[in-house]
Amino acid sequence: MRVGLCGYAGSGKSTVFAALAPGARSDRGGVALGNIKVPDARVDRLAAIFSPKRKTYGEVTFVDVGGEGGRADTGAFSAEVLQHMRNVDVLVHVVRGFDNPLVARAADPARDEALFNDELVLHDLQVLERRQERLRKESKKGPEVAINERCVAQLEGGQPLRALGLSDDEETSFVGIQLLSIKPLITLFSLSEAAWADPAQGSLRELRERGPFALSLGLCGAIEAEIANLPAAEQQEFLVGLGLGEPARNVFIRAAYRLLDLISFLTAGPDECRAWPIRRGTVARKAAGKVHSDIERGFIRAEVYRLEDLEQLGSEAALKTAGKIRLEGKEYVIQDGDVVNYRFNV
Ligand SMILES: Nc1nc2c(ncn2[C@@H]2O[C@H](COP(=O)(O)OP(=O)(O)OP(=O)(O)O)[C@@H](O)[C@H]2O)c(=O)[nH]1
Ligand SMILES: [Mg+2]
Repeated sequence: MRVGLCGYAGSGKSTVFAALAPGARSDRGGVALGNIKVPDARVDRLAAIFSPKRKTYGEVTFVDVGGEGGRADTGAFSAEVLQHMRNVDVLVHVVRGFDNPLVARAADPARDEALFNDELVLHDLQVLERRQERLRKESKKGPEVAINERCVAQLEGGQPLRALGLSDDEETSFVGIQLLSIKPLITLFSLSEAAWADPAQGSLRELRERGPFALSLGLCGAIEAEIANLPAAEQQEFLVGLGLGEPARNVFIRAAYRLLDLISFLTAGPDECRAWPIRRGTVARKAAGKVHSDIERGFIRAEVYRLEDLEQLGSEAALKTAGKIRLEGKEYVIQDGDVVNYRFNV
């Protein structure tokens, strides 16, 4: 999963990036990329039984899309920044909630949220109006024309496409078309130390639903970045001292998973115990393709069991004897936490 941190100049993107992806590197394009492991106790629990050579967690890549082109005064992102935004699965709008001496205008989260929304909407409107024109010239009829029209109407009303809640089928008519306001959005209020500590600002901090495929939450980037870059042993102490249960990174990852409706299935063996993130509702055969395309092609069946049963009985052999391993076909809908052994033939 690629998560793009975007927002206007000096809004705190790079600080939040340092908090979410400590020790990250920059790629050749000058964009900072940071991969982090998604903490998953189930992988550790499997590893306690299999003692595998390696443990592999889900991974999230954070992209700091940069801000040189994003100016709160004109509200126009550069073409380069927009391109980076098109290449992510989730947009995070980092909204400045602190006064930055380098930015002339005072912090105004509502203003920046509205500007950001308008910019995405305008971008998509231009794309879809051009498409509408082309469809008309080609005298195309059918669902893609109707969906395009519906989306244009939504955008003309100033509303983002994500709020339309298009079905997967409807969205496939946009394959290859790069839209921005359709992407899931997390609005991240980057608060000053004082605002963050102020109980009256509590509603900004907590995780809130903001309509379909949209959430908001608040954190103090400066504090979180400091915590994230402490040695692990000291982090805990620091968190407790601040009355925080866990780093904002964990809250943030859960929010992103929820927004994308991601769950994980697990694979386990002496070589590797691993979590595989998939969309909820994915069937066994399609999920197999995550592991390897050969397994999807040559799918025979999925042998599925629950981690709790394994922990109770101690081994896969014991599970088998007890009849706790289910044989599932290609249409089986994978459940969160299923441990899966694929049988396949190529
Ligand atoms: N008080 C306070 N200052 C912050 C916080 N986060 C960032 N800053 C300061 O705000 C300034 C800009 O922060 P950055 O993280 O560089 O912002 P940015 O969005 O990456 O900036 P550009 O990439 O230039 O657009 C820096 O001087 C930070 O130290 C915060 O949580 N509290
Ligand atoms: Mg920056």
